[in-house]
Amino acid sequence: MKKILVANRGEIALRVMRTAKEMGIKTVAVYSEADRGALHVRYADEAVCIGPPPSSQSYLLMDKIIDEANRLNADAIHPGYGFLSENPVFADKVKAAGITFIGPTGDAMRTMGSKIGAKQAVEKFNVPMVPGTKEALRDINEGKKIASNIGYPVLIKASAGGGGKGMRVVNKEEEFEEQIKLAQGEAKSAFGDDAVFIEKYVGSPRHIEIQILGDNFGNIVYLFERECSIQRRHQKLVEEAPSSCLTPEIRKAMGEAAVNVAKACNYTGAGTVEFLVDEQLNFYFLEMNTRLQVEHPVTEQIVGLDLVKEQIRVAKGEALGYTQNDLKINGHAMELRICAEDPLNNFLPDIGRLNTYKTPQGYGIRVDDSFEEGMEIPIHYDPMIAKLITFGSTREEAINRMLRAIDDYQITGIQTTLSFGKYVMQHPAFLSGNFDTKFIEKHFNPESLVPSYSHNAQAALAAGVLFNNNTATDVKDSNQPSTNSSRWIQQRKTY
Ligand code: MV4
Repeated sequence: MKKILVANRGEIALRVMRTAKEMGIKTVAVYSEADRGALHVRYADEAVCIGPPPSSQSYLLMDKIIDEANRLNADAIHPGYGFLSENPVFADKVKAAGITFIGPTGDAMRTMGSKIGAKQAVEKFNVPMVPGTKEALRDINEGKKIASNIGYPVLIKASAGGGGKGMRVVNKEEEFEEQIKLAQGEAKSAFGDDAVFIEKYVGSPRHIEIQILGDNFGNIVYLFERECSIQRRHQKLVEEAPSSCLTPEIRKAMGEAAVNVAKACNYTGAGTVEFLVDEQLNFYFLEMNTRLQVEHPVTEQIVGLDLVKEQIRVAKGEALGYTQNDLKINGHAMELRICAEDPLNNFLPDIGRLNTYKTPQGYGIRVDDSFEEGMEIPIHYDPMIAKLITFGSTREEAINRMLRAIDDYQITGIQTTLSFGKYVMQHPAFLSGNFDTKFIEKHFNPESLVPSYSHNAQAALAAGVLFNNNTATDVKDSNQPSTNSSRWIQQRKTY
């Protein structure tokens, strides 16, 4: 492998190119007209503009990207996350063009892309699942019978879904028919597929996912877990590894279940198996993400592996070269997603220019970003501007380092989730490790951020101005999309 085309932008494009460079592999950047001045374009050995700003006319153009790879003699394509990364048609087309796709096969993506298909595939592989159906619901009355057998509340989910779309909680039989129809309608319009299925509703779960890695010789290992329970509208904001709640026994059982999920679809490369974990630490397979994830750095920090390097080695046909026993957790890593969003104002996306942009430095800190001071945040793409990762020998050390790093991070010109991160890192529930996916709902409202600003008169004043625009209902309903932001927010993809 001599040259990789990176079919992505932003921090992940840079992240992939850095590893390629270390491995002596040349890189090709593709970019939209909005990204002419972007850092991934400057960093690559070659760069080619593939179209106008909207991703449908640039980063999602499969044939155009493959043509450019051929023209520039790239022998592999790395898709990053988002965009084409989980598109089986793209993986197949890349392969058919004689180019190495750095990721799993199209078939593995197809199996896991359907939630019903995934459940059916893993059924014989000893993977715990939430009680529920493994087939698309056909008939309302049959559905009601199933739901009452499972016991209310139940959750209706879209098979093609992701990021919580087409998901509906049903509390009692009288609501069943209406909610099924709403879920099917939502699924049809969002995914063009109205297949839904039923599961027992787990009330306040934790979201814990297992990183796995497989080669082309049937070797599959797990690289332990990431805890991703601090989310808002299915958008993760804080991730850490390892989780503060697992015992060594449960960690091993979850890791082995994740390996079985990977076996069920002959998975190769890096992938993530998502689980729900309930209060009694029962765990249930949710779905598999067939890509490198945003939060992969926390895993890299605790296992000492470069996941992009492992992806490339596997794609080149190399064997993993280590077994499960060789892998150990070393220390603790935290990640905060720094997004151009205003936590004081219902996490509304905030666009603008990075008037000041100074990243924190020093021992145990890693910043994966793709901006420099003075740059504009393009409105066309994901609002994540950086990932701030800290590493320590203990969870406490990683948290204290994160607090220091947040304080040292200087960003002006836009509002960011830095202040939210500081709030989380000081919250008793987070510090104790006793939290779940309802953390924001249970513990966060914009007033929470005032104390952390109190040393800064100007910011405190700005916060005060914003509060006057925030009604009490905005605060209480902070989990609902606000009227003026919902359109934009709902169009957003979650990774
Ligand atoms: C669930 C659940 C409770 N019970 N399934 C949300 C997105 C999709 N990947 C699965 N999700 C959930 N599935 C059952 N049977 C609760 C969620 C859920 C959730 C899961 C992980 C992280 C954050 C979440 C936020 C709301 C709901």
